[in-house]
Amino acid sequence: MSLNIKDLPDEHLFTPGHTACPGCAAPIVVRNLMKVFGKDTIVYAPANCLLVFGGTYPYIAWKVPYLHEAFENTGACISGVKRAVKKLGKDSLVVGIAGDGGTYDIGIQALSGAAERNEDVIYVCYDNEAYMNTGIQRSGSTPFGAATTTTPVGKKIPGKTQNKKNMAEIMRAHEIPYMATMSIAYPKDFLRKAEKARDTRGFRYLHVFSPCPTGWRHDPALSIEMGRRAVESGMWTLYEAEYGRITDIYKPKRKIPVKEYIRDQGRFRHFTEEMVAKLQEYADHKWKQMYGSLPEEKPE
Ligand SMILES: Cc1ncc(C[n+]2csc(CCOP(=O)(O)OP(=O)(O)O)c2C)c(N)n1
Ligand code: SF4
Repeated sequence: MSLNIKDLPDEHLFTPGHTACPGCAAPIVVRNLMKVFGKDTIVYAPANCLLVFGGTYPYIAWKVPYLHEAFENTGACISGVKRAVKKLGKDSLVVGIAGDGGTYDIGIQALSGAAERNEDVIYVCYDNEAYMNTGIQRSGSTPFGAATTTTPVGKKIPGKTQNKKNMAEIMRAHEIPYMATMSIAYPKDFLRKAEKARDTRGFRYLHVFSPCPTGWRHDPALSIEMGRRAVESGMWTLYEAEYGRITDIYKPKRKIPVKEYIRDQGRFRHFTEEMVAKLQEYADHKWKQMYGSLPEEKPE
């Protein structure tokens, strides 16, 4: 039976009082994951917003052992920690929680190696689509056209000129025991996948869409709504796979135009009709790829 929010323990293993920006999705992701993973968990966090807002002395929010080494080596660190724990005769859950910069770009080598070796760990990517804690630089995850400090809108470029890299599919291609994409806008689905990852052995990869009001320049009250619109527009897909074979895809009941997803985000404010059309083409392609056919579009 899958978990409900009301089944989660009251005790926080990632506590309130951290210093994330108002409306940040990342602490919601981490707080709920930790309630599913439980007390016998060791967490590794590379350099990212989570490390800054949750792991800075004396305001540490963790109630489980957590450590930090370097930005690029989450896959290697969690592999080593799990093997060390095993040597001590223990079976603690070992989890790495990295941002998209630490996953799509700088940590991909260590991540790919750990996945290929089928290390007995969970790797979580919370994806806020840029290097946020160092000042909103573009990453391999940043979508087409988004304004960041390294893809500023001006005479030379209209924001990022490339599409978002399909990291979830790269991880599916590793044919690991379990991988899933998630969103805090779909809590039941989120909890079920977290539980499944916890109870699976071998390498598990969880990829969570994580709205960032500061970097995306949207109203902090809209973070959950952004997560929902991303899925309904086809900009993010919720699915899971075991050993490379897709076992479940969540298909939204309606398909909204990409325009509705981007309209309240300042990072897309400069979009021309042509840019909207290009992003729509990307979302349509993804939608077709994942769901096979395009249902009728219904505006909100
Ligand atoms: C090798 C290395 N390069 C650069 C940095 C500086 N740095 C620290 S955190 C960070 C951005 C992290 O981005 P991401 O992984 O997307 O997480 P977010 O901050 O968005 O949560 C950068 C560039 C570093 N610590 N180490
Ligand atoms: S910059 Fe974005 S991801 Fe980082 S703490 Fe603020 S809202 Fe969260």
